[in-house]
Amino acid sequence: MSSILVTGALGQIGSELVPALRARFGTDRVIATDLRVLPSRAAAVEAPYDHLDCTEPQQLHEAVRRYDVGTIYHLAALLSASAEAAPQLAWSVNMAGIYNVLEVARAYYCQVFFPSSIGAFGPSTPKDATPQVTIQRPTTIYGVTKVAGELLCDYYASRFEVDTRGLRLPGLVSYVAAPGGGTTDYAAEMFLHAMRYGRYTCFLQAGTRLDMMYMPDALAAMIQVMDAKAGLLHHRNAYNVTAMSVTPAEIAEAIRQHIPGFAVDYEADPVRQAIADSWPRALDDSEARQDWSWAPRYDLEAMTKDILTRLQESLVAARS
Ligand code: NAD
Ligand code: AKB
Repeated sequence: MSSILVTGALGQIGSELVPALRARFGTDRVIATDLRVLPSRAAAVEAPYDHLDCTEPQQLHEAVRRYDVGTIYHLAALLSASAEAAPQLAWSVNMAGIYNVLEVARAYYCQVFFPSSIGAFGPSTPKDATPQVTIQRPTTIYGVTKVAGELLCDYYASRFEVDTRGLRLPGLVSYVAAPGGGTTDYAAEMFLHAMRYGRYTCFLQAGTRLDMMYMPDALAAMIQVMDAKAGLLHHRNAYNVTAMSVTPAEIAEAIRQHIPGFAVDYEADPVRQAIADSWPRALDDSEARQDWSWAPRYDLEAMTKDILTRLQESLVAARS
């Protein structure tokens, strides 16, 4: 049976997607790869692990041949804030990455997952109930690479019959690996800081409303859309998906239900605030719900309870 290759596997998503795929398909069938060297403590993404730079086509070809790869989850990318700080590098990693992955998929008949984002929308997109098919004129380099990636995946599907699938993911909230340079990172940071220090300084304004999702729902969505019968997919690249539309103040209030003294200051970072202000407030994900039965399990309350319980457990385990 062929293997599953994950690029950018040491990041926020990969650190949890790799164990989830291994639990389902077997450890040996899931090949974790990243530009970074595997840190010794990263047990979750232990072997099989390989160093792979997705901007180097030869490395991708060799990995796909060596491990007999049939499916690629292409996670490697620069996120919105990091991309804005280094637009040329972002273009090179995000665009060369998806192009090389699609080329190798064309040659070896691989299925491809591409994670697009709410960042694929811009200020002229309807901000509420953002439709599946709508205006996409992002004003960030991250957004430009996400729209181009969506279109390139569609092109490879129709022109070369590559089985490409994708999601427009909202900000993902998790506690396993730190988020990597995004505009929505504040949400994950808020939980960690609430538990460790009882206070947090947020880099977005209190009322900035954006779509969010707890990581277990995001992992389920990624695996589900890849499993779906091709005939059901009216929009391969990429489906709107969301679980909640929330502000920093609302997340802080949900945390206060468990940690009453939690204090939050707001010191908006102009770059990340401008990015957030250019994104939708709430996506309409009804087409994903209709086509492949997408349904999130966690709302804000359920997510908050689960994260704080698990952080508390790991704190107790670390102390004993
Ligand atoms: P992350 O920044 O945490 O991880 C990205 C990984 O890619 C890092 O481990 C990095 O070392 C690796 N990488 C960078 N350059 C590389 C290269 N040239 N070759 C191979 N690996 C390289 O990102 P993430 O949060 O895990 O996101 C994964 C994907 O999902 C990205 O495409 C991102 O745009 C998308 N996405 C993420 C979110 C989110 O909230 N986390 C939301 C929407 C979309
Ligand atoms: C970011 O903020 O850049 C990501 C995303 C929503 O794509 N978390």
